[in-house]
Amino acid sequence: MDYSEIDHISRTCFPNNNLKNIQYGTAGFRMRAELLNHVVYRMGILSVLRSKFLNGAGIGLMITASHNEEPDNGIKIVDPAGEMLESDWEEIATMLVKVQDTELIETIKSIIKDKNIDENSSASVIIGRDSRESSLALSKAAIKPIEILKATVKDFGIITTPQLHYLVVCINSNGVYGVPTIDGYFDKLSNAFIKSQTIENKINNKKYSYTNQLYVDAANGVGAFAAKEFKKQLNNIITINIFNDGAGKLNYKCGADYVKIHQAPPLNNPSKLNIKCASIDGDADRLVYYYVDENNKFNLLDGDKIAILIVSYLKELIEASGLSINLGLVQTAYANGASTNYVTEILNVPVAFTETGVKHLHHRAQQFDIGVYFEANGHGTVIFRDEIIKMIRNSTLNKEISNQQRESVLKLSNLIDIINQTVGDALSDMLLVETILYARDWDIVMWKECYLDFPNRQLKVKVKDRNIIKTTDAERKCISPIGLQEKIDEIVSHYPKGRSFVRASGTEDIVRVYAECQDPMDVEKLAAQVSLAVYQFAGGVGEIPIAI
Ligand code: NG1
Ligand code: ZN
Repeated sequence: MDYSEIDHISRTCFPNNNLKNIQYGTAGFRMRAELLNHVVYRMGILSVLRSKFLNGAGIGLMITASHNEEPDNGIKIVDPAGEMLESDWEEIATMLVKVQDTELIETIKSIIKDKNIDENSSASVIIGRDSRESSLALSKAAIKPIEILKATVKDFGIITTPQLHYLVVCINSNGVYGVPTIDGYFDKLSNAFIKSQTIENKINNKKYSYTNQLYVDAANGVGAFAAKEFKKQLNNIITINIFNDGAGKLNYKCGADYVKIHQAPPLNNPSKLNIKCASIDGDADRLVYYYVDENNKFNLLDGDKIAILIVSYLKELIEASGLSINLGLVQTAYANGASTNYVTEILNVPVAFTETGVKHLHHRAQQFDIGVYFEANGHGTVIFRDEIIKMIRNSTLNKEISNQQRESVLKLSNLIDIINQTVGDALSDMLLVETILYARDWDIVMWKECYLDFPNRQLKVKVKDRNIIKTTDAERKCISPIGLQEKIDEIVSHYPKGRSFVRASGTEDIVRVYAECQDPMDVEKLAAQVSLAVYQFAGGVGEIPIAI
């Protein structure tokens, strides 16, 4: 491997800027774009090492800062099966971006030695970037060392994060998962969606009715490109009206994160009442739905509502198919308590909890035959075990089963193709939601009324060092600083159906506070009291607390 060139370019073009507290977090590295040059250069190197470590398997690199504001950017590594980078390599990533320029080559050599990497193995990296102005230069900086190290680079340019995950999986499965091109991605999802219109028998429930009109807030991000392509391909079936389509400022008062946190419509929202709207985030891996009703009230259908719609439909199909399939849902502590109650008590489907971050949810979901996982913020998907996919596909050919069973397995089989199993994908999830609403002939109000969310609120608290906050029990209990959990318990005990927890963010230098309770009038107070406790126990700085 040509270390002298790597060293020379590192020192002359991408010197370490010695950032304190830099860490490979929930979504890789994320910060102001101008600080990222040496980080992306070194991640280019690391992706080659990771690929060689895995005998030449394709590794993904995505340049994006998702829902963050335009001046930010970020980079994350995607493992060959489309999963997030393995945890012990996250530590290596942090170490590699921290070492001094003079130690870079020695560090690379020690990683090779420690991990027993065959330097002569081939290596391949698949790279994509979002639509930020800074993304092109950063992707070039990441590609530079990959070329010096003579690894193969497949640069797909401006794509959504889930498209990158799809491409990584397709390339590593030699096309078994799908055709490894962007056209292949659109064709796979669009064809399955078109097919769903013929195999789902829309039931007329007389009271509500499905409408194929959908307004999509694309956060002025890369998702706008993808949404426009689906609009073109699916024009005869669904009318997708895109706004915040790239002309405005990225993620500015729009997008899934804004809508979820502020519980308010985005900028440029159509003024019509009771119409079905969806918001995706800046890199199109999160989706929420919403509508404004006749009383001008904003109604949010977030990741929990999407998960419940999917779980209930899958359960119905599995039961009708007669197949023995174990279905489960994975949530985090941010899931609204009412959604968890609905799934466990009404649907009788097991719910597992993990820490925040899709890699945790994804791994837990793999333990079910069919695992649905969603973060409340709208990031999630469904994963099917390979044997279960085979079983479903085989059943569609089985002549012995009843018509009702065949219908259900055909539907299940087609749903598998609509879903981007490799990671949460806002547009694939949107097609899935539309398929289910169509099959049930539901409008958005009917969906919303499945269960009523408990009023909830999220706040951010700035503290000296957020790492003082340590949690256990899927982040639902705080074990450090001492006394904080007892204080939270005491505060919560005054609120009927109250629940609150705190954790350090993995993507921002703050502590997040979540609160929910029965009475909407109380929830702000509960969140503020817990925030104050965090401020007092964990060394708060600045104003107390910051409402977001
Ligand atoms: P942090 O900042 O660690 O809370 C946020 C989201 C995660 C995940 C990551 C990556 C919340 C509460 N947290 O993480 O779910 O999406 O960003 O984008 O929404
Ligand atoms: Zn995102």
